[in-house]
Amino acid sequence: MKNEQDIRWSKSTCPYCGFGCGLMVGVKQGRIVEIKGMKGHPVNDGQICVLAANIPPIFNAGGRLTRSMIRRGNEFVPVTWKEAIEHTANELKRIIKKYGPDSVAFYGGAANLTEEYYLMNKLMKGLIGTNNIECSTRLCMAATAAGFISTIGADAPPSCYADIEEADLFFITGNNMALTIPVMFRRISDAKKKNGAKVIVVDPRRTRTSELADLHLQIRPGTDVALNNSIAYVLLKEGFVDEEQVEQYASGLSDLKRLIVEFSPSKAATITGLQEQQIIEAARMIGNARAMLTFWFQGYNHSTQAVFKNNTLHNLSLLTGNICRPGAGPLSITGEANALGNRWVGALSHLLVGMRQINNEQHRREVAKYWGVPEKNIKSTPGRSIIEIIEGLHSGDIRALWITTTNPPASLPDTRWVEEGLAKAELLVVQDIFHPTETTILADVILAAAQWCEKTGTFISSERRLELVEKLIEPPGEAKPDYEIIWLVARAMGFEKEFPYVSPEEVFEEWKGLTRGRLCDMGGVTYERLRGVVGPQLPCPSPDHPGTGRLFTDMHFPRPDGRAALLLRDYIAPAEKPDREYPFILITGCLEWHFNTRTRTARAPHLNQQAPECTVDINPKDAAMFEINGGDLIEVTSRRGKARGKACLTENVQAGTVFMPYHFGKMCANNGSSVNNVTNPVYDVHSKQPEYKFTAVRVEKMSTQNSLNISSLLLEFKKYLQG
Ligand SMILES: Nc1nc2c(c(=O)[nH]1)N[C@H]1C(S)=C(S)[C@@H](COP(=O)(O)OP(=O)(O)OC[C@H]3O[C@@H](n4cnc5c(=O)[nH]c(N)nc54)[C@H](O)[C@@H]3O)O[C@H]1N2
Ligand SMILES: Nc1nc2c(c(=O)[nH]1)N[C@H]1C(S)=C(S)[C@@H](COP(=O)(O)OP(=O)(O)OC[C@H]3O[C@@H](n4cnc5c(=O)[nH]c(N)nc54)[C@H](O)[C@@H]3O)O[C@H]1N2
Ligand code: SF4
Ligand SMILES: [Mo]
Repeated sequence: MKNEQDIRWSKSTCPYCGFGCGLMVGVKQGRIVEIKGMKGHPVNDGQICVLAANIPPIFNAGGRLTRSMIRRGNEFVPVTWKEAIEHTANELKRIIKKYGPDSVAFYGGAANLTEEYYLMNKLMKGLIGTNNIECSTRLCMAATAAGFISTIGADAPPSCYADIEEADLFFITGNNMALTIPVMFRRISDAKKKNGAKVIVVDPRRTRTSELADLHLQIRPGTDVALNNSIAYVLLKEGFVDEEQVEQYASGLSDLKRLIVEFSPSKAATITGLQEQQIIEAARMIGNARAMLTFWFQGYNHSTQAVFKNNTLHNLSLLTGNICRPGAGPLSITGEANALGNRWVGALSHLLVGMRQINNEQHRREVAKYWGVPEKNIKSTPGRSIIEIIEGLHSGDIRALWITTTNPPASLPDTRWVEEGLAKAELLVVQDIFHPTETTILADVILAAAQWCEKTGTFISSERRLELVEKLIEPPGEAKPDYEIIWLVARAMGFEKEFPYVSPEEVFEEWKGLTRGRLCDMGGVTYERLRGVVGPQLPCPSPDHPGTGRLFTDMHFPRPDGRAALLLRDYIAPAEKPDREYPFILITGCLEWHFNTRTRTARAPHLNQQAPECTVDINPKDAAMFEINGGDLIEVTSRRGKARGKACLTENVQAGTVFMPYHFGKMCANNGSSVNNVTNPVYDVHSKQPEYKFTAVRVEKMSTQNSLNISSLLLEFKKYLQG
């Protein structure tokens, strides 16, 4: 029994999705015992979802890394921090000396603290002299960022959550927020109930989110650009667009009108599989709305047309004046906790600290000056994207890779290719909180990291809200915060002067200086101001500034002519075509019960019981054709490999498509699904995001013989996981 009186409650921010719910964390005798939503927090007002509620057991589960280790032959040998840091630094120096700075790369997770990415940027881009630094946001939000930059001139989400209660139409596309951002979905459901707002959902599947829809457009996977263009066609044709007014704040209207004639509803109906009337109805709902909010997510970004989907969606907001006013605009929602922090601090290989770009000379000069490094240190060409880093490992151009807070053999497409690449590295350093993971087992050096609540730093959520997450308990054993590990390695490489820090607060103060006068201005914020209370939305330039709810309310956008851009984008089909050998389209995505590669949620008993193993959703008609019954173990094969899961017969997927969650990698104790064995490493050329949502596959019932072999093999991992 928990004795409430002994529990000390502290404010924090959720470590899972980028919605950024305010949490109250209950600590008793140095342990996290309970998590509640923070009442009065403007994001969630006391609400939380099942993921956050089930955090406490994760802190006491097996498999936690408490010491760093170095691989000797086939064994991992525990070492002191001194040995681990010196070995890592010496190996990095050796490799840089022999092969040059571009032979090393860093890859981190979007849940890393902003301070951690700041340090890594300084080390890699400023001192080592390579732009090969990447973030899992490449798999998640790179297309949203590129979409905003091309449409409004900056990766600056203009809307905020307070718009939810002001809108009368929600256009929810390519996302299943009922499961993935449940607290936001509740706010939307409540707003619908209270204000009679209408909901359009675009998703090839029937989902818990589409149940809320007044209009569900169950399109063919990958065809959103055709749909969006056709909606624009109807809006223009039926007089819903005030052209004179649009010209004031957006360029490109006449060009758009020219292309859009190609996208009549009858033509779009053929591409999308919808009925003409449904497209017209959607357009009329948008045209008649007083205030429309749009939400899009991985059904958009996990596509070879990722940025084009973003652009054509933003066209609809611009054409109807649904932008930068209460209740209206594109409301960017984000996967991971430090949704914007990592992008704004420059965690991708083409970005530079403080919403700057590598290929901008002025930006490089500003940052080099601030860091006190020669201008030539910061290279003028973008580094490699994560897929290109893996290519580099295969070709031998990349020799060392340092990974923190992400699990690439489970999350990148084409697992075997990824594992083979990682295995070729001369030095693979992996910093995680657990071992084994799909990544740590391949490492040369494993560094034991402290996790959320065991270290202090900042997150920036989807609505630009800056929050402090504080250390509330001690990390186990010798585990250290990622920022400390980074500055120790940097010092051991000879950069003592540049990395003199003793606290993350000093790092924050330094990074803050590079945000001055920019859209991410944090000039008015200190750790002291953030401690224990709700953080402000950025920009927040001065101590008395309350923060900024909506951006660009004067309809002036940071583009050369001050106007946003209506962009002509043609429809291109997904990269892989189903054929006789691979007749199904595989869609991959999230379940309610697990987060990403499941290293944490598999350790929360309640969550794991709900979804202990991988499933394959298949339409009953297709199942009958292949003599598959519910609960059968089935194998899903693509041109790259095989994955497996238990058949779940459901009308939620259309005939010809199957759905699998991506949470279950090799380490899944039940059937080791590894859906990314089959996915395609092809990516959108504008954002370099992989096409996770469209793979041509075939499905077969597995023989019992096979399934037994797999279970016994994975018992090994299970032993490991139980610690
Ligand atoms: N429970 C839970 N919540 C999470 C996560 C988690 O792992 N578990 N992960 C977090 C992270 S990092 C992220 S990025 C988000 C992801 O959150 P979401 O994007 O909401 O989730 P997904 O399941 O990836 O995909 C969303 C929907 O896109 C649809 N879709 C597929 N192809 C298309 C298409 O061509 N067009 C359209 N319009 N739709 C399509 C799919 O059917 C699916 O329902 O969730 C975050 N929240
Ligand atoms: N097929 C398919 N694949 C996908 C997707 C899909 O929809 N389909 N979605 C993609 C998306 S949107 C995303 S965001 C990615 C996510 O992919 P990943 O980033 O690989 O997934 P996570 O499970 O979040 O990885 C976090 C890792 O960091 C560790 N960790 C947690 N906290 C800390 C910490 O404080 N410090 C350190 N050092 N380590 C920590 C965890 O144990 C875990 O190993 O997956 C992508 N992959
Ligand atoms: S909705 Fe997102 S931020 Fe809120 S509690 Fe759930 S996972 Fe955390
Ligand atoms: Mo994500």
